[in-house]
Amino acid sequence: MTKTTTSTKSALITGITGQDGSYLAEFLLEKGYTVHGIKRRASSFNTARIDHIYQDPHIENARFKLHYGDLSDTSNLVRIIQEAQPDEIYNLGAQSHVAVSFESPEYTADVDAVGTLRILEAIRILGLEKKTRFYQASTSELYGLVQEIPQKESTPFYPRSPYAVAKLYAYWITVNYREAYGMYACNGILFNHESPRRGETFVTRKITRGLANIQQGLESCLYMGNIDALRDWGHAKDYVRMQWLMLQQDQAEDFVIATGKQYSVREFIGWTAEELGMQLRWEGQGVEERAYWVNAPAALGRAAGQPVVQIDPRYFRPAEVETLLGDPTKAREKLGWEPVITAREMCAEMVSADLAQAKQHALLKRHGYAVNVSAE
Ligand code: NDP
Ligand code: GDR
Repeated sequence: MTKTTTSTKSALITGITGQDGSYLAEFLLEKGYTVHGIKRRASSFNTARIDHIYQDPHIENARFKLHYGDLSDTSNLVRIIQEAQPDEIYNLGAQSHVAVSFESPEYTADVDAVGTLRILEAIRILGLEKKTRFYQASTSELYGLVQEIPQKESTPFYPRSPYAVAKLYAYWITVNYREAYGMYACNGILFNHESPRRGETFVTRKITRGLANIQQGLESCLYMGNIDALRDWGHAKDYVRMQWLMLQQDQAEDFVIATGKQYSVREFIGWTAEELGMQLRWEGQGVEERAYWVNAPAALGRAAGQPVVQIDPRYFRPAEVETLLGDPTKAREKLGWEPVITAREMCAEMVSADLAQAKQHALLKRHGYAVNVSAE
């Protein structure tokens, strides 16, 4: 049963500068919350996704407050939580890239696993166990080498990356603090969700941005890893609604959030090309597989026989998660949640945003400005 929120509530979001953090902040502000967010100190601005909701702290009754902080810094987290006294904490901050976690496994463990513990402990140290509800951004990556299709709340975990192993710790420490200390703490086991705000190096955005750039003559080829991987892709806007719903129940419980539909990376490439009016012809197999742009305009001056998509084994992962498909029945039955936006509609929205940006960059380039379009 969903309770209605009041405008006096406050929330703290870690990872507010990320994809989900930005949508969740918008959502909570609309509901009347005071929203606190933790942003990391960086040498250049990293707030592009939340600049449109920024409020000058000098304004009386500002409801959007940013704090410098880091999930690796215990005393900082304690101080921010003490200051904010939040009714709800959404722990979305993480080193969230699976491939990068193989490069930086220790950092990933510190932030994604121990970082979660640091927040839970801060709640306890400050005596906020009864006041502050806690949401943990768990992940379908926990299922890794899948033991059951589709995956639901009771499916056994088998993580396949340092990221997933760190998130496994975070999952269980959240359950443990709920059971040990009676805290309202829960896990949303979210399957992949995307949007025009998705980080540029995740596969969907890499594809929509890469092909849009190619169509505008800014790049020549999109280099991909395992395009046979299967994912259950939803839209981030639908998923942040569910994150909030999970904290409005009488009892804390864990939920799988997914669409129940699965597509391959190759299909996503095909949708993107269709949206851009690019006809692709695929040839070859395995690492030799390539796609050619059949109706490329001559004006782009592409070299004859230049593939538009090519496989680069550099993007293969040391251990891959080949297939993920979620069963969101519990979320539908208990919370009345259903995703609204389909994967195909989401792809169209992402292409439209990336094409608009590519056109701007192409214009700048024609006028002699340097533009950086790389996405490693
Ligand atoms: P993003 O990568 O877009 O955002 C991650 C956020 O975490 C950013 O705000 C980032 O800050 C912040 N962050 C990174 N390291 C630290 C740190 N050391 N201390 C504090 N903050 C840090 O992720 P998403 O928005 O896509 O995902 C949100 C959460 O949900 C993550 O925990 C992710 O693992 C999880 N998840 C995501 C899914 C998805 O498909 N999107 C599916 C399942 C789970 P900065 O901007 O400075 O880099
Ligand atoms: P994932 O998302 O690893 O599922 O983690 P990502 O989009 O990175 O990869 C999805 C699948 O596509 C394959 N792939 C490629 N991936 C990337 N990034 N780049 C490529 O060039 C490429 N080619 C093929 C991958 O191998 C993989 O199989 C995301 C993150 O948001 C996590 O934080 C979150 O927990 C999970 O989703 C659910």
